[in-house]
Amino acid sequence: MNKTTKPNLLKKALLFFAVLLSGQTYADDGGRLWLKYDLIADQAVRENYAKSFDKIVLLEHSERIILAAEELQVALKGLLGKDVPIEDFSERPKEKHKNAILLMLDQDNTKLETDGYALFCKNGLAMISAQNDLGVLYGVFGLLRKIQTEQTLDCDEVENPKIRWRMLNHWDNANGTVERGYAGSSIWKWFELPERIDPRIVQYARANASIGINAVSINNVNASARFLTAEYLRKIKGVADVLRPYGIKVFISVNFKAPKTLGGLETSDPLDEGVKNWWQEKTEEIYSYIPDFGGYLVKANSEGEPGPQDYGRTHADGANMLAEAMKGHDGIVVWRAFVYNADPNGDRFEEANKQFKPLDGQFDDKVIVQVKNGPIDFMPREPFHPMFGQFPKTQLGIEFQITQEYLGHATHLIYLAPMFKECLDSDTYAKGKGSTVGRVVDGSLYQQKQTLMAGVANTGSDANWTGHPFGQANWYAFGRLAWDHTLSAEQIAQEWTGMTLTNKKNPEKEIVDIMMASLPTYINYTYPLGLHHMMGEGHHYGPQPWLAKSGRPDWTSVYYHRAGKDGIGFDRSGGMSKALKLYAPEVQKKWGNPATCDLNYLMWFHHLPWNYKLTTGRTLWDELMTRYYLGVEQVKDFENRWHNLKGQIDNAFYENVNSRLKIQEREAKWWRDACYLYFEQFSGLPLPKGLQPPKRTLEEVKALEKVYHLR
Ligand code: GCW
Repeated sequence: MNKTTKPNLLKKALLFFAVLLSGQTYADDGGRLWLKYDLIADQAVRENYAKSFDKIVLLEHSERIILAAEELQVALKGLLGKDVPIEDFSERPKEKHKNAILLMLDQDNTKLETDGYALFCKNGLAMISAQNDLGVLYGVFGLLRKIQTEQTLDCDEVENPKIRWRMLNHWDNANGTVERGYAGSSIWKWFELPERIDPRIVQYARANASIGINAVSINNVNASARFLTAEYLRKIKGVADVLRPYGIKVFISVNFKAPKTLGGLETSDPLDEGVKNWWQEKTEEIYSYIPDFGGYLVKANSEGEPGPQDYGRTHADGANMLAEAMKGHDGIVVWRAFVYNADPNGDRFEEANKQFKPLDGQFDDKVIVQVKNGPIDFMPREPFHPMFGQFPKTQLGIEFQITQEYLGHATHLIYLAPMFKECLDSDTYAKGKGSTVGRVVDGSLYQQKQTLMAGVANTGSDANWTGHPFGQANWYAFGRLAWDHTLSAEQIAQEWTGMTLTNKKNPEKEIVDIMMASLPTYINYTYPLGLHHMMGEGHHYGPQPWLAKSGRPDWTSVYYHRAGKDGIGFDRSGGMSKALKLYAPEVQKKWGNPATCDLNYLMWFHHLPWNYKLTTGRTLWDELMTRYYLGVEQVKDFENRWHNLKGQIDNAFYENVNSRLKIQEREAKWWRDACYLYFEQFSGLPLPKGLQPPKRTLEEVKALEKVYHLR
């Protein structure tokens, strides 16, 4: 049977990558992410797959299904070293096949939902079926994942995404910089668009589709109105056209003041007729460029950004006005709940609940309110945001941060899936036991229609996309959890390691173990026992627990740790704020008592004397210091274990991580010494037995941070 397509540009590009990079003589720059498709080293495993796959059979013919078949073909060529032809049987669907991979649509399988897929594989036959062609593409990546991780092909499963919008939020600026980006400049290359589309955007789209990401907001939430000009809309259209075949919709972050600044109107008041018209016309204009435009993402009245409150209106007024402009289209409005403007003397922890609670039930069906995982701001460990479970009449989405703003940027090895999971698995008790954040977000708790999981992207122009090579695992894990938040962090780590580094048992296990231990290790040497927000001012790198003066009190460190001679911690159980009351009674009961409060959240809710006896048997001071010192030892342990992996994984990857671990060790000591020397002034206590005080002074450690502010 004839090949279905002329080799198009994309296929050529794919083949080029596969051929160029499957030759192991090139150092791997990491650019292929987890879609390496290198020859499977184990010959027996390879041959076993190879004999099952003689052809790829299309039982349905669409551009996207051809794209899926071509991805499969290139992958099999790389993984198995075998040319597997694509054959089109869409006109003869009844014919029987052997040793084939069948791609088809199936409207009769009642288990299948939109974008989901069914995968059946047995005795040399693999069948991928779905309700729509995007499901088929996802199914292809699902099958490839099994082959890439060298699993036995014996399966009969249905995979449906649990969440409708699986979105990356890029904080990319029009000038090419990326807010909180640590992997180079913006991948969009705005100045080159739309005439030149960087081929890496195709690679980016493939990577996203392979993990089920179906939406991308392309610019910073601190948004420039420039993105709404015709000039930029043409550029965005260029990106949207490349992402579309991979099932990815584009969103734009908008500046609420755009009617005034861009449209020349007198006001941007959301209830003003002129303003409403302006947004309606702008929305129509966007749809004329991008017919499947996803919608708007809005940061309003937060950290100086304009918003409806500037005109005495509410968040609901603002969001609903934009939703109205979307009527007649499929687009939605994602409105962020990261607001804390109102009361600098209150507790920032409570701000979003305070401002949004009166609006529960007022938002349009097309609005999703996007809530950060925790109440403050992407700290390494936060209790779940108290909005989850408290807004039965509002569609809530969750926002995680994949880029490591508060987690050592691109120099510290930290696998974030356990953090995402900790939040998703937290029980809000909103409708009794089992009312997890995951169930609020996937819509099952309140029968919410529009559901969303967003992640602030960690991608940039670096060859390996994410700066730290393990940053790739965080992008991967985010996508997998947005698809199915019940997957375990460990399983995802195994998949990623198998696809990216090695399927050999021992090294794979060692890498997964390091990944799984990485977040608690970071927390040990930075923010043990629920300490939070003590990082360097502005740049958010390294420790600055002494920060006492800033633009606002809730941008300092002392606001959060409240250390004094009497003890340490923010008593939110009533003493310093009543924030704990925002949670369900069951949660309040557990966290409200320092004896039963999870130690990981202790300093989030309690202010306790230095010599307070913990359940570990140690005093608070001893426990804090034990953890700071342990964190450093754990990093050293990672380094030693990493050394054992030399020769067992790609050498460029090995060396890259190896150097970064050295930085991590140096900086873990920086955190440890800073926190010991600073807090010791208040506690007046010695280090627990066996721990050596640092040789440097507090002033010397402070100087390390000061450098960041030199002009
Ligand atoms: O974490 C803070 C960051 C800001 C960011 C803000 C937000 C985009 O420091 O850089 O602004 O959160 O999420 O809006």
